Amino acid sequence: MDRTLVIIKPDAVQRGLTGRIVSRLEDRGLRILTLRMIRMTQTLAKSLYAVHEGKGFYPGLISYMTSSPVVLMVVEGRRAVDVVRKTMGATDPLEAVPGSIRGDWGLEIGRNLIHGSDSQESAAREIGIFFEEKDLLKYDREVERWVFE
Ligand code: IDP
Ligand code: MG
Repeated sequence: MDRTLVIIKPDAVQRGLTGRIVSRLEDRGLRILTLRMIRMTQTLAKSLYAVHEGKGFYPGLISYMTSSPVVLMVVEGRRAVDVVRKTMGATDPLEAVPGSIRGDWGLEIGRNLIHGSDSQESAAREIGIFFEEKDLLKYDREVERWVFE
């Protein structure tokens, strides 16, 4: 089972989409290991997006991510990184397929509603920015034998 970090971004929280986004991830069969609402600090946002430092959109991205509360989730499942990325849709909502989160609710790349780690290595690093291992709850769900063969 893989883990990945999901962030419901400020625009999605402000627009009242939190519950529907959580539902889509649950519907997909992913197991929520933790879920928490925070106001992201500059330090946290800069650490999350360190790879984008120096790019033209970086200052706007940091101010967007720190502008209003976000919801952090760690989810687990088989190929969770890819499952979440597909459920999110492409980075630019205009390119995201209808049925994906960004494809249904987004119109602009700078307001694209949700973050998901892009690899298992990124997931491990990003989860570590916000959580300790003890924050990630271990439990069984009977339904999983009906989701995974
Ligand atoms: P991702 O979120 O799909 O992994 P990345 O390329 O890692 O996409 O970019 C991180 C975030 O930076 C995007 O989700 C988006 O919020 C923002 N971003 C990326 N490219 C642009 C851009 O060209 N203009 C404005 N914001 C951008
Ligand atoms: Mg990314």
